[in-house]
Formats: sequence, C-alpha cells, structure tokens
Amino acid sequence: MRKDVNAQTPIKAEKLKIRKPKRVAAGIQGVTKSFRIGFAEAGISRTIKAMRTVNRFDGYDCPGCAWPDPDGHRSRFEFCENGAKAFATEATKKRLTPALLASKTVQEWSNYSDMELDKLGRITHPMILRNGSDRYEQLTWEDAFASISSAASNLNNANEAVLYTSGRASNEAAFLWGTLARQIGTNNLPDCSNMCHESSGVGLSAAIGIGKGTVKLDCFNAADLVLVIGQNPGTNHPRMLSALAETKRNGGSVISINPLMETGLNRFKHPQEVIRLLGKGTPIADDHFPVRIGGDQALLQGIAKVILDEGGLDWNFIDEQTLGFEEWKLQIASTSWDEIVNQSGIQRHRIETLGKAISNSKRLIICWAMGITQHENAVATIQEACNILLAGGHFGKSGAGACPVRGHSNVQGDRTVGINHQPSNSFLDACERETGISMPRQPGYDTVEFVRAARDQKVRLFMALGGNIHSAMSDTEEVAKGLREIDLTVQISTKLNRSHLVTGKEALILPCLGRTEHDPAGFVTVENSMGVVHSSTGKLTPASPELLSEPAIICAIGRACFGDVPFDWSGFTNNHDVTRELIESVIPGFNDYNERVREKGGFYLPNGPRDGPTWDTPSGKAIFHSHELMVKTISDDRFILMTVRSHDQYNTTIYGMDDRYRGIYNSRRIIMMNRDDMDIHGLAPMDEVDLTSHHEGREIHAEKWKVVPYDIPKGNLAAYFPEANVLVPLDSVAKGSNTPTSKCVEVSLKLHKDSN
Ligand SMILES: Nc1nc2c(c(=O)[nH]1)N[C@H]1C(S)=C(S)[C@@H](COP(=O)(O)OP(=O)(O)OC[C@H]3O[C@@H](n4cnc5c(=O)[nH]c(N)nc54)[C@H](O)[C@@H]3O)O[C@H]1N2
Ligand SMILES: Nc1nc2c(c(=O)[nH]1)N[C@H]1C(S)=C(S)[C@@H](COP(=O)(O)OP(=O)(O)OC[C@H]3O[C@@H](n4cnc5c(=O)[nH]c(N)nc54)[C@H](O)[C@@H]3O)O[C@H]1N2
Ligand SMILES: [Mo]
Repeated sequence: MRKDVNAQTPIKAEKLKIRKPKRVAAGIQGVTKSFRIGFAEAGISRTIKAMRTVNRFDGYDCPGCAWPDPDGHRSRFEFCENGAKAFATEATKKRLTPALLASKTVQEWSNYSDMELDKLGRITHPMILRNGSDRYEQLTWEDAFASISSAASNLNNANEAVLYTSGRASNEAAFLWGTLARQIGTNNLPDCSNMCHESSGVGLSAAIGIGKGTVKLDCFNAADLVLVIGQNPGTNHPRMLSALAETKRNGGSVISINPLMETGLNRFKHPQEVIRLLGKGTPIADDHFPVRIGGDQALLQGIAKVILDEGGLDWNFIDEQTLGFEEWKLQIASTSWDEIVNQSGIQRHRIETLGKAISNSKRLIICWAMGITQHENAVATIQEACNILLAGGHFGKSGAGACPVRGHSNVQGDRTVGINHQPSNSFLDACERETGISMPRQPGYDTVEFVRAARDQKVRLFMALGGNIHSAMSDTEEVAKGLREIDLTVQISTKLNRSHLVTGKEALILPCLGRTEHDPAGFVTVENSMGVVHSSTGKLTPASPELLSEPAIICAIGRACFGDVPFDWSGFTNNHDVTRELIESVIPGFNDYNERVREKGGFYLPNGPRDGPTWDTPSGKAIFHSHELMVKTISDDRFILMTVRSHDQYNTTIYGMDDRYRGIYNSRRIIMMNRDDMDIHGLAPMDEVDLTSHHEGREIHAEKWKVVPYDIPKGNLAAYFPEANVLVPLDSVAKGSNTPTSKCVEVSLKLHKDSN
C-alpha cells in the first residue's frame, strides 16, 4: 500500500547558479550569517541566550561537530556559522504538530525535499503509522511503549531486533541504549560510526592499541607540521581553523592533501577576533596536493620512500616501541615510483618535497576525515599514515600524533560507552556484573549487515536513537527494500526525515528533547574528538511539553519490555548521576565521573600512545603494518565519484540550497567536473547528465545531474550526499571496516536525453 513512497530526494526544477569559489572562510560574513540564521528560525532572545552558552563550561555542547573546546579558557562566544545553523534547526519555532503530520499521507510527504521535511519543524507528540494505513496518527506514550514491548516479545530470536545509534546521543543515553539491546539479547548495534570513522578505529587499534586520536587541542600550538588529509574543515569543523591558525602563528606549517582546494585552508578570518576581521585573514595551507580520489595510500607510500631515503627516522623510538619496521621498509621498497605517481596523480618531485618536509618535522600531526575513511583501501591508508608517525617517533610528546577528526558531536563517546556491534568480552563481563543482565556474546550487525539482514527478512524490530539511517546509508533503494520488510520501525527523533516515511509495516515516532533544551534529570555528558569528557546543559524551554529526554524514553522502553528486575530501569529515568555511576563501574577511565565532570571543562580519558607512550596491543608494542598498494584501474570513459557535504547541510539535514564556499548556488543535484573532461565529453556548464555506477557487474542508474566545471583532478567527479547515495553500491565497502565507499564510486555518464 505504501510502495509509492519516494525513497530518494525528489528531483525538482532548480535554477542552478555558478560563481567563483570563495577564497576566504568565516570572517564577518560568517558571524552575521550565524546570527541571521538563528534569529530567523529560533527568534532573537533564544538565539542570544543560546549563543552565550554554547560550548561554555556551564552551557550546552554544540551539536555541530566533535572538534574540542579550549581547555583552560573560552572566548565569549565559542561558535561558528555552521554551529549556529545546527542550533537554529533544533531551536526553531516551527512545530510539526499531530494535525499537520496527519494532514498528508506518507507518499505525499515523500515528495517534499529533505530540506522541506526538516523545515516542518520540531515533532511535538508521539505518532504511529499503523499497519495498512498511510497516515500518521497521534498515540499516547504508554501505547507507544506497549507496542514496542509486544513487538519485542514476538521475536523468534533476539537477533531479529536491531538498535541503531546516531552520534549525537549523550553518553548516558548511549550506555542505556546498549544495555537495552543486550537485555533484548543482541549486539545488533549498528551506528553512524560504521559509515564514518570505523576505518580509523580498526586501523589505529591494530597499530597503536587504541582506536582514537592521540593529540590534544594545544598540540596544534606546538606542532611544526600539520597534514590535513581528506577533510574540509572550513565547512565541517570550522573551529579547527583557529587551531591551524595557531600552528601558523607559532611558526609551523600546514599542508592540505585533497582533490579539491577547499575554502578555509587557503585563507581564514577568525570570526571571534574582531580586529582581524578587517584584514585579509590568515593564510592557512602552505602547500596543497591535489591527490586523485583514492590515491592517498600511494601518496603516503611515496612519502615513506622519501623518509626512508632521507633518514628522517627516530631510531630509538623504532627500536624500543615498535615491531614490523623491517617488513614495512621492504614493502615500501617494492612499490614502484611509476605506480605511486600513477595512482596518486602527484608528480614525483612534488612527493619528494612533501616527504622532505615530513622528514624534517620534529612534531608532526596528521589529521584526516571522510576523504580517507570511506574508501576500499581506507584501513591500509590510515595504517600507512600511522607508519609515518611511528617512523618519526611522533607519539607520546606534545605537538605530535594522529588526529582522526570525528564527525558527530558524541560519536566517540558513544563507542567508548558500549555502542559497539563487536564488544569486547571484558566490557560484557563488567556489564553483566554491574547490571545483572546476562550478556549476548555473538557479534552483531553493522549498518551494511543490517541492510542485508533486513532485505532477507531477518529483522522484525528496528529502533533508531536519532539519525536518518535510510538516507545516510549507501544504496538508498536497497535500504528502502530492507526497511519495508520490518514489522515495526521506531525513530526516536527531533525532526522529520525520510527514515520516518520509508518505514516498516508499522512505524512509531518518539519525539525527544534536543541538546539545547532543559532536561529535568540534569546535565548529560559527551566526549569530544580528543577524548575530553565534559558536561552539556540545555537551557531552552523544550519544543513541546510532551517531549521526553532520550534516557527517559529508553528507560520506559526497557521497563515496558522487562520490568525493573534484574535491571532497575525506573531508577535511571530521572537522574543522570546514577547512570554515570553505573558507567563508572563498567568502563575504565571514568573514575570519580560525577565529581570530575563537574570540574571546568571536564576530564581527559586515559590514552596510552599520548600519555606514555604505552601500547595496548598483544605484544605491548606499536605495530608497523605493511600493505601492498591497492591499485585501481578504470577504463578511460569512466570516472571516480566522491560524495561530499555542501556548506549548507548537516549530514542528511539540509539547511539551504547553497554551497557558498564552492560557489554553487540554488541546486544540490550537480556534479563537479574537470573542464578538460567536460571538453572530451562535449559537455557545457549546466548540461544535464545521467549517471550509472558500476560494481562487480551490478549497475545503478540516477538521472539528471547538472554539470558544474570545477577545479578537480581529471577523471574525478564530486556530488552531494545524500542525493548521490543511491549510486553507492551496498557491497562496495572498505576492507576490514565494512564502511561504504562513499568517496569512491565508479561511474559512467551520458547526456540526459531531454537536454539540448
Ligand atoms: N556543517 C557541517 N559540519 C559537519 C557535518 C556536516 O554535514 N555539516 N558532518 C559531521 C560529520 S558526521 C562528519 S563525519 C564530518 C565530515 O567532515 P569531512 O570529512 O570534512 O566531510 P566531507 O564533506 O565528507 O569531506 C571530505 C573531504 O575529503 C575530500 N576527499 C574526498 N575523497 C578524497 C580522497 O580520496 N583523498 C583525499 N585526500 N581527500 C578526499 C573531499 O574533497 C572533502 O574535502 O563533519 C562533521 N561536521
Ligand atoms: N554518500 C555518503 N553517505 C554518508 C556520508 C558521506 O560522506 N557520503 N557520511 C556518513 C557519515 S560520516 C555519517 S556520520 C552518517 C550520518 O548518519 P546519521 O547520524 O544517521 O544522520 P544525520 O543526518 O546526522 O541524522 C539527522 C537526524 O537526526 C535526528 N536528530 C537530530 N538531533 C537529535 C537529537 O538530539 N536526538 C535524537 N534522538 N535525534 C536527533 C533528526 O531527526 C535528524 O533528521 O552518514 C553517512 N553517510
Ligand atoms: Mo560522520
């Protein structure tokens, strides 16, 4: 009955405008934009109140990204343009009431764009889409919890339940969520991390014994060289530009490795330093290497060749702290320069320049994000970056180390407190001891495995703690097929998105408080990208009196399904201190959690490679991992497509239609393309093309993408996430981490037939 629900973002007539990309990021335009966006959506007094408290010691943690706040001091305003958008979209005055939601069928809503869905406003009441109906109706909280409990008790086995987590959930909510899954009897806890930094976790854990970064924010003051690989901080981590500006101010260098020259890395004006607003801004990147998409492993192996030749090695460190150096050296020697230059698209003399700079560095930080993690060779590439850090002894000292820059504001914390489809036995033993619940030991599904299982009718209950799995996952139509097979899908969320429209046979929406809103149970806690656990206190009046906090919803589900024995769900509903005590008793590093998190700025979790160095690996040493270069060859008429974020979105939440820094306005259904490639294919700007992706014999088609000429390597294309997700094949994943290869899709294109 609901089969006509549009799984993809509908194609609309849009008047694309193309201008020159911006050269300078942030600055006065960023500040005024921040306030204008806030005023328009949330009103003047709420915006001023929120901007005063964002990222303050006693305020709320910005839900925009996981970049840390300064430890000792905070400027009057710790925010950025995109943090302001994240705030405004949550604190909006618009309301999606039961009457409004019921006024259209889900088919009708699905013809709204993602931006239009978000702009409907905050969901105010629990809602149900009944089996056979195509309109949501209001229901009571009690009835909602009862229907979940009945679905849970009807499962044939516990692994028919799947609990997804998006990385905005607090530590307290996430810990309780993991406990709920395990009381149901499953480790089926896929999370956004599976599509994000999973490759970093896998790569780093094997190499250095911890799946996290090893630098602190003030390391950026001391570093003499920072590499920014596969990351667009001007848009996605704007406050990181302040840290990079500090590196520069203290005489260090910053080098960007990216197929695109992203705005912000060229010049940056600190939005909070009014005096500097008048100047031209700080130039950030000293050099830029326009690597081919997927060419980083080759580039890093080229760099390794230079380092090994130049002798920029820390022999004491290598001898005392590591294993595997000799094998690595042999592996690097066996890769040819021709192959390196071919795959990376960077000339040998340029790689030599870069390699020498790295050889000479005494304090090197390597930062990376999705440009590295969402590739077939992601784990190998991350370990290659790690090899370079190990060879130079860049661990256990200030100003040096690995810096995977996380996305969602608490994605790192969620993993720390147990959102893990492959939990360790020691974690499960501790949980069992402290909760009285007998813990399932079988590993669970990640996001790719979940979609496969759902498609095979092996999932009957799906619950999501936030997020938008339908649109965030690869292979949109396959995800829709899977979700539609499920008996009951449940979304705990703040705003409507496509996961509320492409649903199981029955669907529930449980609306919750956002970060910025007052929670009667007290503050919650989060962990940033650098392992600092700190508090987040919402102060705004909730969007609706009906809303419950995430922990309160989870406890109510737990109580409805299992009662309060052996685990006292009721006892965790109204007081987050009690949940923190439980976390402290289960997870190492959280001692005196409640006291220490009340101190200004919170506390650092222990980190062996940073604090020692010590290595939590079987041998007690850090490990060089040797990888053969993964060579990707495609025929001349094919392209490699990457899917990236515009300046006006937060993942699947679309704030606006403009990608201001890249000069692309008013449309998101575009592909960025090199001018030479356009000439070869006889394409003009704004021409519409149809794309086909190719993977192991399977083809997926998506029509009507407008061509934008762009400074991107030949043979490479870029499109926006989530519109282009339909083209990313489910089976195309990173080796070792199973992360969809959202940055590396082989495609062919042809002119759309109605184009002239
Ligand atoms: N405003 C805003 N902030 C955000 C988000 C958001 O959507 N909006 N999302 C949050 C989340 S969850 C995350 S994970 C982060 C994402 O932050 P980013 O990783 O910066 O996000 P992407 O837009 O995916 O950009 C990836 C970058 O990698 C480059 N790239 C692509 N392929 C390659 C490659 O093969 N090699 C190299 N070297 N570079 C490549 C692209 O050109 C692009 O600059 O941001 C977080 N912060
Ligand atoms: N092609 C392609 N696909 C990608 C990526 C890519 O670069 N390219 N990036 C991947 C990455 S890095 C990530 S992290 C994932 C993101 O995947 P998700 O985390 O699943 O997606 P989001 O778009 O961040 O989720 C947005 C929704 O979260 C809900 N929400 C917002 N705030 C709250 C809150 O406080 N509580 C609750 N309960 N709900 C809330 C709202 O309903 C909102 O619509 O997407 C991945 N998908
Ligand atoms: Mo992410």
